[in-house]
Amino acid sequence: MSDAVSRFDEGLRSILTELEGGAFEVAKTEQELREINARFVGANGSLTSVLKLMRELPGDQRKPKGQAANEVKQKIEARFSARLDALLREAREADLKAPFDVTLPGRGVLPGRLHPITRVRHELLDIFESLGFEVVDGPEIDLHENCFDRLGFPPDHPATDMQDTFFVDRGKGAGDRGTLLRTHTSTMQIREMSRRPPPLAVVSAGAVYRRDDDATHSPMFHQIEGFLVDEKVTMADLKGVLQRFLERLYGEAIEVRLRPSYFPFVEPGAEVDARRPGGSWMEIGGCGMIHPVVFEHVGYDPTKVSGFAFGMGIDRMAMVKFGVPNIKLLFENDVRFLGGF
Ligand code: FA5
Repeated sequence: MSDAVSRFDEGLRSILTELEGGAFEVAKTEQELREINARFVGANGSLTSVLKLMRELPGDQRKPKGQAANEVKQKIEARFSARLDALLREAREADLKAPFDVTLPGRGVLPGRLHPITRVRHELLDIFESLGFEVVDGPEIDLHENCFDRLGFPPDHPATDMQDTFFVDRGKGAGDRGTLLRTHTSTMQIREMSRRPPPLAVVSAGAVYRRDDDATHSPMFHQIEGFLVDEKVTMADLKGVLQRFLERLYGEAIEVRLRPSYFPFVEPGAEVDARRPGGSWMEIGGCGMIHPVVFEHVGYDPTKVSGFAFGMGIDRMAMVKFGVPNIKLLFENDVRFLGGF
């Protein structure tokens, strides 16, 4: 008999002896059981080394020896899974025998709820809907044109820096000025007015993005935009709508202030500030009468129509409403904070 054959036979025999001797049955845990299994069939296991001898066997021996090795392998698998079943059964029985207090209260599933921003956003849209505005939706990635150029921002004017922009692509110049994460919801003025003739009264809410970061500024935040175009619309209409809206949102006691300001797409323009009695002013948005140049860019006749527009920070309004000191708290998703609303 060749040396390889005898080493092969001897290897299988000693594995069988170990199996019969209860090699697997001594395992007390699943981990131990797996370690024992690896001693046979792991990369350096005894069966693995025997199988490596196959190459050295004389040709006519390979088939019968291969079969013998296979039978041993099946025995290993059978012993392994029998012991694994037994261990799992024992663990389960031990669990069931352990003291068990049927009077303990059950562990309830905590119901989810809407995020405070989502709630405020629904509330805002509801109020404007009740004031006769139509609700529309728009994309968060938009053309440079819709975000800046057609709103009257001159090309490369430093005003574009007011809203430090995240570009998706910079475009190829001239007609193609690229795409970006919209920096405000005023894109919706261009989109909606280009689509249909006046009169119209529209609101749209959603996420906007800027390179901004402090206690009252977040790089991703939310705005609501509203605009109304008709004949003979005045600043008094704008003020009336804003006042009515903010009273509905915060209750009669809220104080509203319009402060002259500059935005390229309105003239005159103003900031909207709000505060609770005794509190400090929080700038919640911008507003104004839609600039004639915007009307020209969307194909409206500025000598025939007039209109107002406003854009407000939803997160800031939520901060005032719920008394939240830092805007980051709204986006950390800490349930200890979110559960308080
Ligand atoms: C604008 O975005 C103009 N589009 C608003 C507008 C619309 C003016 C229509 C005139 C007519 P402004 O950059 O000021 O304006 O932003 C509006 C509001 O968004 C701010 O008043 C503030 O409440 C909120 N806001 C701005 N930046 C942030 C930020 N980084 N984090 C949270 N809220 C912000």
